[in-house]
Amino acid sequence: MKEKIEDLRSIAIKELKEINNLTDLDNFRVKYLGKKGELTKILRGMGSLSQEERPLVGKIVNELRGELEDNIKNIKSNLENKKKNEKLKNEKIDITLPGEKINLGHRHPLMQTIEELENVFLNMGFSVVEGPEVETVENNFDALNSPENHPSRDMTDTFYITDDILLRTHTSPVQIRTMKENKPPLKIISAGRTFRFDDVDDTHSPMFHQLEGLVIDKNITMANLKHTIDMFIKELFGEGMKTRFRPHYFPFTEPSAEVDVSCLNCMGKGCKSCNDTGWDMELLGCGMVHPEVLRNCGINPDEYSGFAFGLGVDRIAMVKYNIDNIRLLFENDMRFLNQF
Ligand code: FA5
Repeated sequence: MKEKIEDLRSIAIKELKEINNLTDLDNFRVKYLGKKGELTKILRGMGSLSQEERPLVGKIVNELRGELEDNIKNIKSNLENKKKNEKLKNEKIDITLPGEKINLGHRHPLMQTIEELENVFLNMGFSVVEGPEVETVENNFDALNSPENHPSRDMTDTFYITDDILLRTHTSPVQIRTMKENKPPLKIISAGRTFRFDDVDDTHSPMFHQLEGLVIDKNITMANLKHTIDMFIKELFGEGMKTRFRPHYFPFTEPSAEVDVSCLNCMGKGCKSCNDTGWDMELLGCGMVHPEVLRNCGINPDEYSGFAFGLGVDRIAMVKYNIDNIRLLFENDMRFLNQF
């Protein structure tokens, strides 16, 4: 029996020397050490041995098992290292290859304009508030003193969701929300998207952006309004920029005005782009908050007064960056956007 085990050892050691991959190594382990392996077979057949032979054979078989297990462990670790090294060799990174260029992009010119406007007003002591784009008819029209028959309430001018809910046609409902929720004095601005059933042309879009301003306190007059608008236009476009207040009608302000600024191209002298008027397109509407609107929001008009304004942000961006067509702001053409 001893010789038989010795022969088995020689054969196993010879086989081990020829193994050069992990699959063959595992097959070897099963062949010799597995449940039905060669060494198990010998141990099972020990019943036929004499009492004296049994412990001796058991010892030799266990020694051989230990020797084979050690060998298997070593060969396995060598093969795994070899495999790892080959993988590392093949996956070598060529650091001299040029990297992939990552395009970082930047804020949209309209967002840049909103941020700039907000900064100007923050420096003038205004706080920034937000309002929803989906509004109630009450906040968008009724509380703003808009008569039932006002043309802007018409189905053709406004995107209605239900009879009482709509996409806000201006940022003025934020005035109502602010006045209903807070007590004067108030000094806020609010920028965001607005929606109207307007035909698209060079200066009109059905979705555009407005920035609303509202100041309510004791003894606020039209002089405060004019001064604020003048200051902000000069801050944004430079000292040479003039403003023109044209009388206008808004149901929620009295008196009301629309404001134009000098043509940036000729600085008011008159040129082709302003049709020789010296004035650029209309940029904003404004006025003294109507007493009825103050009353609707629980503010006593005998004690408080205020002014409000609504700027067309897209048009401000157009004047600022000399853009002659509003469509360019919404087409997302990278050749256009990369200029800002
Ligand atoms: C209003 O929307 C008033 N809520 C403004 C206001 C606020 C007046 C507070 C008084 C007190 P108006 O409809 O004129 O007003 O619009 C204001 C500005 O939004 C316009 O001057 C213009 O710059 C811009 N605007 C209006 N319609 C469009 C449009 N379809 N596309 C791009 N800009 C527009």
